[in-house]
Amino acid sequence: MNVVLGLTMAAVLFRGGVLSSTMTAARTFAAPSVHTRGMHMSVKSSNPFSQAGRRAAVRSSVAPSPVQDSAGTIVDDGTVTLTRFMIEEAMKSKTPGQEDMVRLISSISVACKRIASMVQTAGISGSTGLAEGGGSVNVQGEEQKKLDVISNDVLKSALRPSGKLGVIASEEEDNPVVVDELYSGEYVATFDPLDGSSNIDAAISTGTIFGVFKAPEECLIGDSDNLSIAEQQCLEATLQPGTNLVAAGYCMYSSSTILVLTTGDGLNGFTLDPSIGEFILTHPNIQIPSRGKIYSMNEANYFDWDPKLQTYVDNLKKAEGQTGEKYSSRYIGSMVGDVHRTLLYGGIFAYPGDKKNVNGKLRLLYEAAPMSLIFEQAGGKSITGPGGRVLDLVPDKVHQRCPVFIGSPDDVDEVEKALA
Ligand code: FDP
Repeated sequence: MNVVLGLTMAAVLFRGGVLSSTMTAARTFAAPSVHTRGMHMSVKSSNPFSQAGRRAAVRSSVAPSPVQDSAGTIVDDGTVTLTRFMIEEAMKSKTPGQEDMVRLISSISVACKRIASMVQTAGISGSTGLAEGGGSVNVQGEEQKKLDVISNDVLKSALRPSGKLGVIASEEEDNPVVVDELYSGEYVATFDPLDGSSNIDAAISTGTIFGVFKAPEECLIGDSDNLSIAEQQCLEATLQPGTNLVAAGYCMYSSSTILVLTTGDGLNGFTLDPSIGEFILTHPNIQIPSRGKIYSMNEANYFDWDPKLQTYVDNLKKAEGQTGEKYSSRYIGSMVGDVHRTLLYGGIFAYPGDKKNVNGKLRLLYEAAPMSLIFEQAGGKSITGPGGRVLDLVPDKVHQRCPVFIGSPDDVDEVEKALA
């Protein structure tokens, strides 16, 4: 289930007294340091997860550094919440409009918390299963789950209180549509509210994916079915290449709820602490291993693939690829879960084009492009095929699909060479 939202963020965030006192605190207290434990990289293991997984885990471990005053009282426990992180980043940033970005990400994180809660209790609350008891189909011919529809509504309502939200495009609509008073101004956001929802009834991980673009220029759209050319142009603000993304991220609903975010200056991961209802920085400055030992693709499509891709995968299985090592296969069939594992452990995730679907399955604007920015920010790569960087692809329609090969730089280079 996918949605595109257009919104304007007013630059008012830093005017409140509470925030200015937080800013003072951020200046006064030392930033929490990142602690890493020793690694034993010389230990060889046949377990594909061992070294790469450990490497990612070491990079990810964060222990807060409490700050005490002269009397020994803890004045800052060192925990970095998402809000604190965003405010501190906005203060450091020289890019105008970062205050608005704080507000936008904050709204998205609230939606993620709500969706996480609903996903966790879906089996109890009766929200599993198909929307409208079945037969509810989106514009792409996919049957909607109840939680697809609910997640879409949650995102809308989380963003609406600002009074800025007004344009929505979803899988049920061919194009973005006006659903409310619309001020499509500074930012345009694209969403897949519940990616991987075909897994939801089996309690398998799902996620929300989002990307944020700058709108080309301020525009106001009325609440009418007959849009003027200027209004249509506002809606088309979503049709930008991934190189224009100013932020991207995903929330993963799994054994824990994790929000991975980039605003164009590195990649950071936050884990929801359910006891306080806050996302806490747990994965600072994520870097993907340069090479992994896992490939992740739907091999049921093998016989429809390009023979070069078949040979590449055959080689990984036979330990005849560039590394000479045998790869493992892991495929959840839920992009956020598969991509999150790839980000931490390294390797490659792909949804290639095939004989039946030349552009594969994944949607450019709210799946491929945001994930590509995320991976590039972590030192990874993402291509559609030889010479085709996903982020360079200019969409010509909202629900456009594209082939994706995404992962560790050495693995993506290898598949690119194999397909050339
Ligand atoms: P879903 O249909 O369950 O929403 O693009 C959506 C997606 O899941 C991705 O999350 C996932 O990677 C892919 O489809 C799985 O497709 P296949 O079932 O064809 O492997």
